[in-house]
Amino acid sequence: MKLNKIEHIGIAVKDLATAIPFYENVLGLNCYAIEEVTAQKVKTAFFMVGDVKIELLEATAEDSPIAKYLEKNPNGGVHHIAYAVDGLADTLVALEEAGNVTLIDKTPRKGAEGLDIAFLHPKSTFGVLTELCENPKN
Ligand code: CMX
Repeated sequence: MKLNKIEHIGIAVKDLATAIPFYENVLGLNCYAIEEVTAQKVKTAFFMVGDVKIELLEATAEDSPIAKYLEKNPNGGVHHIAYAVDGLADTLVALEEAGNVTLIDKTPRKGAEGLDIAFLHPKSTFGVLTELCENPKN
Protein backbone atom coordinates (compact mmCIF):
# COMPACT_ATOMS: atom_id res chain seq x y z
CA MET A 1 0.00 0.00 0.00
CA LYS A 2 1.10 3.57 -0.55
CA LEU A 3 0.12 6.16 2.04
CA ASN A 4 0.08 9.66 0.60
CA LYS A 5 0.00 11.75 3.77
CA ILE A 6 -1.57 12.09 7.18
CA GLU A 7 -5.09 13.20 6.27
CA HIS A 8 -6.18 14.00 9.81
CA ILE A 9 -5.59 13.34 13.48
CA GLY A 10 -8.73 12.47 15.45
CA ILE A 11 -8.94 13.77 19.01
CA ALA A 12 -11.67 12.67 21.41
CA VAL A 13 -13.17 15.44 23.56
CA LYS A 14 -15.93 15.50 26.13
CA ASP A 15 -17.69 18.33 24.40
CA LEU A 16 -16.99 20.43 21.34
CA ALA A 17 -18.42 23.55 22.94
CA THR A 18 -15.51 23.84 25.35
CA ALA A 19 -12.82 22.31 23.13
CA ILE A 20 -13.38 24.47 20.04
CA PRO A 21 -12.60 27.76 21.85
CA PHE A 22 -9.28 26.29 23.03
CA TYR A 23 -8.28 25.35 19.49
CA GLU A 24 -9.42 28.74 18.17
CA ASN A 25 -8.38 31.13 20.92
CA VAL A 26 -5.28 29.45 22.35
CA LEU A 27 -3.90 27.56 19.34
CA GLY A 28 -5.16 30.17 16.88
CA LEU A 29 -6.75 27.70 14.47
CA ASN A 30 -9.97 28.20 12.56
CA CYS A 31 -12.85 25.75 12.93
CA TYR A 32 -13.92 25.52 9.28
CA ALA A 33 -16.58 22.82 9.61
CA ILE A 34 -18.80 21.08 12.14
CA GLU A 35 -20.47 17.89 10.98
CA GLU A 36 -22.44 15.13 12.64
CA VAL A 37 -21.65 11.64 11.31
CA THR A 38 -24.74 9.73 12.38
CA ALA A 39 -23.42 6.32 11.34
CA GLN A 40 -20.34 6.78 13.55
CA LYS A 41 -22.33 8.36 16.42
CA VAL A 42 -20.03 11.36 16.53
CA LYS A 43 -20.10 15.10 16.01
CA THR A 44 -16.90 16.44 14.51
CA ALA A 45 -15.16 19.81 14.29
CA PHE A 46 -12.38 20.38 11.75
CA PHE A 47 -9.31 22.60 11.78
CA MET A 48 -6.51 22.87 9.23
CA VAL A 49 -2.83 22.94 10.24
CA GLY A 50 -0.68 23.16 7.13
CA ASP A 51 -2.20 20.42 4.98
CA VAL A 52 -3.17 18.20 7.89
CA LYS A 53 -6.57 18.34 9.54
CA ILE A 54 -7.35 18.09 13.22
CA GLU A 55 -10.70 16.39 13.80
CA LEU A 56 -12.26 16.88 17.23
CA LEU A 57 -14.76 14.14 18.06
CA GLU A 58 -17.66 14.33 20.50
CA ALA A 59 -19.91 11.34 21.24
CA THR A 60 -23.55 11.67 20.22
CA ALA A 61 -24.73 8.46 21.89
CA GLU A 62 -23.86 6.39 24.96
CA ASP A 63 -22.64 3.57 22.74
CA SER A 64 -20.51 5.83 20.54
CA PRO A 65 -16.88 4.69 20.09
CA ILE A 66 -15.93 8.09 21.53
CA ALA A 67 -18.04 7.56 24.68
CA LYS A 68 -16.29 4.24 25.20
CA TYR A 69 -12.88 5.83 24.66
CA LEU A 70 -13.68 8.58 27.19
CA GLU A 71 -14.69 6.00 29.82
CA LYS A 72 -11.09 4.80 29.72
CA ASN A 73 -9.51 8.19 29.01
CA PRO A 74 -11.67 10.73 30.87
CA ASN A 75 -9.58 13.72 29.77
CA GLY A 76 -9.87 12.76 26.11
CA GLY A 77 -6.83 12.31 23.91
CA VAL A 78 -5.55 11.25 20.51
CA HIS A 79 -8.15 8.79 19.28
CA HIS A 80 -6.87 7.88 15.82
CA ILE A 81 -4.53 8.78 12.99
CA ALA A 82 -5.94 8.80 9.48
CA TYR A 83 -3.76 8.26 6.41
CA ALA A 84 -4.81 9.11 2.85
CA VAL A 85 -4.44 6.19 0.49
CA ASP A 86 -5.23 5.58 -3.17
CA GLY A 87 -7.44 2.58 -3.95
CA LEU A 88 -8.87 2.01 -0.48
CA ALA A 89 -11.08 -0.96 -1.40
CA ASP A 90 -8.19 -2.80 -3.09
CA THR A 91 -5.89 -1.93 -0.20
CA LEU A 92 -8.32 -3.54 2.26
CA VAL A 93 -8.51 -6.71 0.14
CA ALA A 94 -4.69 -6.88 0.05
CA LEU A 95 -4.43 -6.34 3.82
CA GLU A 96 -7.04 -9.04 4.46
CA GLU A 97 -5.17 -11.45 2.20
CA ALA A 98 -1.82 -10.69 3.84
CA GLY A 99 -3.44 -11.38 7.20
CA ASN A 100 -1.07 -9.41 9.39
CA VAL A 101 -3.51 -6.74 10.55
CA THR A 102 -7.06 -6.89 11.92
CA LEU A 103 -9.53 -4.97 9.81
CA ILE A 104 -12.41 -3.31 11.65
CA ASP A 105 -13.90 -2.50 8.23
CA LYS A 106 -13.39 -4.98 5.41
CA THR A 107 -14.90 -2.61 2.90
CA PRO A 108 -14.92 1.21 2.86
CA ARG A 109 -17.70 3.10 4.61
CA LYS A 110 -18.63 6.78 4.57
CA GLY A 111 -17.00 9.11 7.09
CA ALA A 112 -16.94 12.85 7.70
CA GLU A 113 -16.42 15.17 4.73
CA GLY A 114 -17.69 12.48 2.35
CA LEU A 115 -14.49 10.46 2.59
CA ASP A 116 -14.43 6.69 2.16
CA ILE A 117 -12.90 5.32 5.34
CA ALA A 118 -11.87 2.08 7.03
CA PHE A 119 -10.32 1.39 10.43
CA LEU A 120 -7.58 -1.03 11.49
CA HIS A 121 -7.85 -2.41 15.01
CA PRO A 122 -5.38 -0.78 17.47
CA LYS A 123 -4.48 -4.20 18.91
CA SER A 124 -2.89 -5.04 15.55
CA THR A 125 -1.29 -1.62 14.91
CA PHE A 126 0.89 -1.16 17.97
CA GLY A 127 -1.82 0.59 19.99
CA VAL A 128 -2.83 3.27 17.50
CA LEU A 129 -6.33 3.16 16.04
CA THR A 130 -5.47 3.61 12.37
CA GLU A 131 -7.83 4.94 9.73
CA LEU A 132 -7.27 4.69 6.01
CA CYS A 133 -9.22 7.12 3.90
CA GLU A 134 -9.74 8.13 0.32
CA ASN A 135 -11.50 11.06 -1.22
CA PRO A 136 -13.84 9.51 -3.80
CA LYS A 137 -13.72 12.83 -5.73
CA ASN A 138 -9.94 12.54 -6.29
N1 CMX B 1 -6.82 3.90 20.38
C1 CMX B 1 -6.05 2.91 20.91
N2 CMX B 1 -6.56 1.83 21.56
C2 CMX B 1 -7.90 1.77 21.67
C3 CMX B 1 -8.75 2.75 21.15
C4 CMX B 1 -8.16 3.86 20.48
N3 CMX B 1 -8.90 4.82 19.94
N4 CMX B 1 -10.03 2.42 21.40
C5 CMX B 1 -9.99 1.25 22.07
N5 CMX B 1 -8.72 0.87 22.24
C6 CMX B 1 -8.24 -0.32 22.93
C7 CMX B 1 -8.84 -0.40 24.32
O1 CMX B 1 -8.08 0.37 25.23
C8 CMX B 1 -8.78 -1.88 24.61
O2 CMX B 1 -7.47 -2.25 25.00
P1 CMX B 1 -7.25 -3.26 26.25
O3 CMX B 1 -7.85 -4.56 25.82
O4 CMX B 1 -5.76 -3.30 26.37
O5 CMX B 1 -7.95 -2.66 27.41
C9 CMX B 1 -9.06 -2.48 23.25
O6 CMX B 1 -8.75 -1.48 22.28
C10 CMX B 1 -10.52 -2.82 23.15
O7 CMX B 1 -10.75 -3.46 22.00
P2 CMX B 1 -12.22 -4.02 21.64
O8 CMX B 1 -12.86 -4.61 22.87
O9 CMX B 1 -12.09 -4.87 20.41
O10 CMX B 1 -12.99 -2.77 21.14
P3 CMX B 1 -13.85 -1.59 21.78
O11 CMX B 1 -15.26 -2.01 21.93
O12 CMX B 1 -13.19 -0.93 22.94
O13 CMX B 1 -13.76 -0.59 20.54
C11 CMX B 1 -12.59 -0.04 18.56
C12 CMX B 1 -12.55 -0.14 20.08
C13 CMX B 1 -11.32 0.65 18.11
C14 CMX B 1 -12.68 -1.44 17.94
C15 CMX B 1 -13.87 0.79 18.16
O14 CMX B 1 -13.80 2.05 18.81
C16 CMX B 1 -14.00 1.01 16.69
O15 CMX B 1 -14.51 0.15 15.97
N6 CMX B 1 -13.54 2.17 16.17
C17 CMX B 1 -13.67 2.50 14.78
C18 CMX B 1 -14.78 3.48 14.54
C19 CMX B 1 -14.55 4.78 15.26
O16 CMX B 1 -13.67 4.92 16.11
N7 CMX B 1 -15.40 5.78 14.94
C20 CMX B 1 -15.29 7.09 15.52
C21 CMX B 1 -14.53 8.05 14.63
C22 CMX B 1 -15.29 8.32 13.37
C23 CMX B 1 -14.70 9.35 12.45
O17 CMX B 1 -13.53 9.73 12.55
O18 CMX B 1 -15.47 9.81 11.57
